[in-house]
Amino acid sequence: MTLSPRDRFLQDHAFVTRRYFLGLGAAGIAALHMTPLGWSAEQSVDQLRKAIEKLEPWLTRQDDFQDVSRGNPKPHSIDEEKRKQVGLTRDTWRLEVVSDPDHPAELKNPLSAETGNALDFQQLMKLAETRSVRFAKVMTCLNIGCPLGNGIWEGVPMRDVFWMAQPEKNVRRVFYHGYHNDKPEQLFRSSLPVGRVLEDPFDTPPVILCYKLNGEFLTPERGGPVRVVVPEAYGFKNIKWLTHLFLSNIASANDTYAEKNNDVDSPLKTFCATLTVPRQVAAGQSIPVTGYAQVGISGLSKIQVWMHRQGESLPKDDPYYQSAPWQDAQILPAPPGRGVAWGGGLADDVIPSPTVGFDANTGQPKTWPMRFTKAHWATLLPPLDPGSYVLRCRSVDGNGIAQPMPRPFKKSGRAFIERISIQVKA
Ligand SMILES: Nc1nc2c(c(=O)[nH]1)N[C@H]1C(S)=C(S)[C@@H](COP(=O)(O)O)O[C@H]1N2
Ligand SMILES: [Mo]
Repeated sequence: MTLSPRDRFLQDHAFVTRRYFLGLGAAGIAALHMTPLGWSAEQSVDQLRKAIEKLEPWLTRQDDFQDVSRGNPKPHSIDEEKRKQVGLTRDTWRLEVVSDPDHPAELKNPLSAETGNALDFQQLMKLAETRSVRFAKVMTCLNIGCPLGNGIWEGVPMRDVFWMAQPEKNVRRVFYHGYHNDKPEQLFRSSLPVGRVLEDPFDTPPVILCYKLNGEFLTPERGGPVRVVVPEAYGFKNIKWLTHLFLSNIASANDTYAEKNNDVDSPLKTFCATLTVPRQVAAGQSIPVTGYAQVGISGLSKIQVWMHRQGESLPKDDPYYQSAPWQDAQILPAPPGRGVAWGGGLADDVIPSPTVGFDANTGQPKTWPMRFTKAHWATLLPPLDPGSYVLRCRSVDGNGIAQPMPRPFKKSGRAFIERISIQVKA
């Protein structure tokens, strides 16, 4: 069989592009072939391939995470000498695990500075020898919406340290805070129902006392020596510079974030946004678009895009545009299948074994996309007539529910539908 130049071009391309075009299906390929003369489909494909190759890596390097830290000074900015004094280095760190004086729980063996038995880093590493857990998680601020970074977090389950305090009864919640310059007004606190600390629902990894990110000890900026990491939660539950766990008989959440009208029980939402979109294109040119998705508690089944021509009417009584003519985009395969590295500064670019959700032998993810992490997507939109357009994208979760549903409220985590304007020139 002889191939047309266009088909040969497609076949010759990197694995990434082949995977992408397989994903497009017959309709997508047909659209490409309808490209009018004067614009080459090869050029569009090539642009899309370049955009996919330039996508951010799946994992974020520790230093490339965006930082959301409170405190004056911010605890990660104080100098090494002072950090030693206040227990923010690995050899000076201590964790107290005590009863909440206001809602006492009964503990037989509180770990406290007073009695000299607070947990130190060496003890944590001893526990880590048999108890350490690793999992991938995207860190996202409930209010900012845009993920701060995606990483492989390693730690010891919080429950292992919880049980060292020998709680007997009256424990309904665990709350925790970190170093805050010893100033009560700078305290930033989070909390969990005790059941979440003790048990992991629906294949969710445990809540951990985390000391490594992407295989390296946590930097001061990321919350080192130890921070809490809650796999399914927004950033504010992931307390940095951890110093205290309180076992409490309080009946409801007492997170600092609750005081700011936030929905503190909200798990990560599924949503998507674009990464690269040409803002001006020529008529008759197909339009390469890439983006990311955050995969929330209900997973991710589809990414969809919709080009709305300005001046044309919007769907009526339909605030989330559910009746708009959305088109499927392609969710990209896991990085090795995409011919690119995992990123994040992983040693030898290998996912360390074992990591929850990855096959211990092959290092490949068992499912894709993975819950509580990022995924990437791409699409090649068909050529358009000259005019002004608005591109929107949305995710559809594993229950078939499209963004921003089923939880559209802003204070449970931002997930609004992004809009990008595009000019198509004659
Ligand atoms: N001790 C402490 N922990 C904290 C915060 C803080 O201000 N102080 N900010 C929280 C919030 S609101 C977010 S979104 C995440 C951000 O994590 P990152 O800075 O590692 O990206 O840290 C959380 N942990
Ligand atoms: Mo946040």
